[in-house]
Amino acid sequence: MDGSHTSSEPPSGAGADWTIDQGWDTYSRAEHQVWTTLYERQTALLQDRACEPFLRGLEALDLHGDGIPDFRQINAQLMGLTGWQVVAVPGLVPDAVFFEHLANRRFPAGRFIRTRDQLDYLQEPDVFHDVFGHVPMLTDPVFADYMAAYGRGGMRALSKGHLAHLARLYWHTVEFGLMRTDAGLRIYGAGIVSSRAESVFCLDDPSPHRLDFDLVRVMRTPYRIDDFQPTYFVIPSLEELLAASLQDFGPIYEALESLDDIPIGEVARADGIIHRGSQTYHLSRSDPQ
Ligand code: HBI
Ligand code: FE
Repeated sequence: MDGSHTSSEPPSGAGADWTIDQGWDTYSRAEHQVWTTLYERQTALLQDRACEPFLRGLEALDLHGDGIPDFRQINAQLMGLTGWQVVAVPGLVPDAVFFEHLANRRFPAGRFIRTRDQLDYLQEPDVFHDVFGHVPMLTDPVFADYMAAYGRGGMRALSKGHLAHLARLYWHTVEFGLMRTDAGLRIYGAGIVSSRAESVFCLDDPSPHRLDFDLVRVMRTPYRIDDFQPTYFVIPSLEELLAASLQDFGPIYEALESLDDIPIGEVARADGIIHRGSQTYHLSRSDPQ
């Protein structure tokens, strides 16, 4: 999610930190119904695909299919579990604003919901992507610390001119990450769990590569914002993801200055390969990058 096209001033009605009231009472029946449709579809699909912390989080927050959740109710649970809260924002917010919220354990979530004819794809994060996709993982203490560390890292990356590298870390973990478990690969990325098609593609399709997560490798890897990922990175555990994020990124950014990007969809010599993808899906779309 590239915040660069957002203006730097909050729209009228929003606070200086870009937050707005969720206005839960003003959602229409049709809007609640869109949530219910998406919720039922995804929970059925994710039972043996999403990781345990995600599924436990859904339960703990009592996110249900009765309609768009009220952030006040979510926060009553979430604050007690990990000190996080959800705040409503009009849409994408500037990078610095986004990071400031995360560093302070506030997750900015869109209040609007996609329409019935956009069930499968939309460009800006809506309340289903943000709340169903992101918030369950924030009930996990280790992941909760990772997200706050990412927010602090974002503020540093901005000041050091390395936002692009750090944004790749977010993309390949928070949005599109997979995790190794005793039961096999499981999803924790919010961009996947909120997408019906990618929830299947990322685990079952022979096309994408599935590679061991490595911080520097991930920061060298561009991503697709408009289609399934050609490569997914697999973390061994949330603890190891958190540990990687708690290093000093200063020397890593310095090292990255002299390292080329690894073209999207390529496997590098040092990669730990869990599954070498055929890449048939992306090759057949024949849009060279
Ligand atoms: N704003 N609301 C919102 N949601 C995001 O995920 C988001 C954002 N602004 C900036 C941003 N993401 C990204 O540019 C950073 O993660 C790099
Ligand atoms: Fe997201």
